Amino acid sequence: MTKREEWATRIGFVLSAIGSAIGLGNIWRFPYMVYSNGGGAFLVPYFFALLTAGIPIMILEFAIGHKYRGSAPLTFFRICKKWEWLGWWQSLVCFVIAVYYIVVISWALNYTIFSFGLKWGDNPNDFFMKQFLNISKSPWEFGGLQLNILLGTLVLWFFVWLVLFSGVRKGIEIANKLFMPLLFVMILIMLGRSVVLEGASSGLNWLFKPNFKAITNYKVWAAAYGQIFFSLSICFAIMITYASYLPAKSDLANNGTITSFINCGFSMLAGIVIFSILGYMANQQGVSVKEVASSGVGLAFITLPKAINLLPFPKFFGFLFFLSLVFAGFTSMISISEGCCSAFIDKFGWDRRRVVTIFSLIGALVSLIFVTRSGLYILDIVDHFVNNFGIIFVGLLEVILISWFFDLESIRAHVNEVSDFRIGRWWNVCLKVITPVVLGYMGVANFIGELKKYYGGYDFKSVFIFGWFVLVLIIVISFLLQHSKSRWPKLQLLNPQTRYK
Ligand code: ALA
Repeated sequence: MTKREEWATRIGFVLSAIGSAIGLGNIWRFPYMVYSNGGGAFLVPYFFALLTAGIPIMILEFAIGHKYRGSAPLTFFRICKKWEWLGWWQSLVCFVIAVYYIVVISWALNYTIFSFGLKWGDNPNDFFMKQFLNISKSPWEFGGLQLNILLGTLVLWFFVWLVLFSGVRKGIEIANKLFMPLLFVMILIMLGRSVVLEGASSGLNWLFKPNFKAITNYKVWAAAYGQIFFSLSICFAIMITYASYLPAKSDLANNGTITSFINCGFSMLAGIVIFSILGYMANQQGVSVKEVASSGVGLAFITLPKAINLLPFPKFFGFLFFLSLVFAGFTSMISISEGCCSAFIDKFGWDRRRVVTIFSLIGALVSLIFVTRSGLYILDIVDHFVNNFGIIFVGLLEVILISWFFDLESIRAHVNEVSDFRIGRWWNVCLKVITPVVLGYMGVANFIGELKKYYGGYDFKSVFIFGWFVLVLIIVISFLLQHSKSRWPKLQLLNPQTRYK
């Protein structure tokens, strides 16, 4: 029996978990989520979600991954044989996210190169939409592949393959040890430069000033929970998988809390950088912050280049910003892919290299749909449905099943046995009561709202196929996989003497 791979060092594991958490979600998604959900008002549900759901679930997933030592399907199978599908649902969500996530990293890679000559010119909106994406009129007008984006996507798939092929220690751990410190240095340089810009404070005011009207809107709450789950990489297989490679004597509570706080701290830093620049831009143009920014995906690729044009040393700043997007995205992309690959490695006993190669080839093929001229529309719909329904509902099921139909106390005992600090009963309350009630209410309200009005003004066919149908497919395939023949590895009991080197 081959031994399950393990992280070499504690810092290697923590950096990999943080590397997974910090991603496009923090730099690209967080600012436009704040922006389109009432500015500072969004931060109230965001921190509520972090404290009552994010951190408790992070510790829960570290604990079950560590205790049952498996990918998501294997972990749930070991908890209760009938729950294997829950793990597959999560691993398949990883696949769906991976195929569009990599395309956004490819945009960032292209923009890193464009920044040498500020190629986006005086009209970054036209450049992004017309020249770069060459966007068609509707989701169904695919109209061929965009060469630059295609090249970037293929190069990135190659590197993802290379890292995963090299394994946990030699691939994932080394990549994170390399990229994460660089990313922190880059964000600190950007922070130092942006907060002293003239007008920065008006942008920051806008970011942090709560608009209490928005807080009563369930959509803002759903967006905040969706953002926390996506950003912390919880409820979609990743943290369970990463924790399954921990040696016996590993702290869980502390690592889980550190990872969550560093991730959200990073989002705040990225928010401060971006809104300071927007404040500066508003100041230069004599308009309000609300008027300078475009919401949605355009914030990073349209508004920011516009603002970068106005900065002193724009090329350097542009290069730093887009390269940091690439680094942050790449380390997350590795974890998203591992969340899917590890499931197949465990279930069918296939060799890692074989699984990773097939995964990368199929993934590259499917991601081509997002490289077409209508890629942005499809990406927008898939991202919305996978986050607001795929992840939220599987998260809801995960907390309800484990905390009501399984022995949650035994998991808390496991955490307390190995961790630096003990977690109290508040943890049970968060998982058993607060999170299911809030998520349940929100999930249902969101579901009904979605049925009443098609997302983003798209037509029925687009929302149905790229949204609902993808979700149904994930769930159906999960059950099929649960019922297919397995070759699960035996549970290797953890030797309490094993520590990091
Ligand atoms: N946690 C990753 C991100 O925020 C997926 O981008």
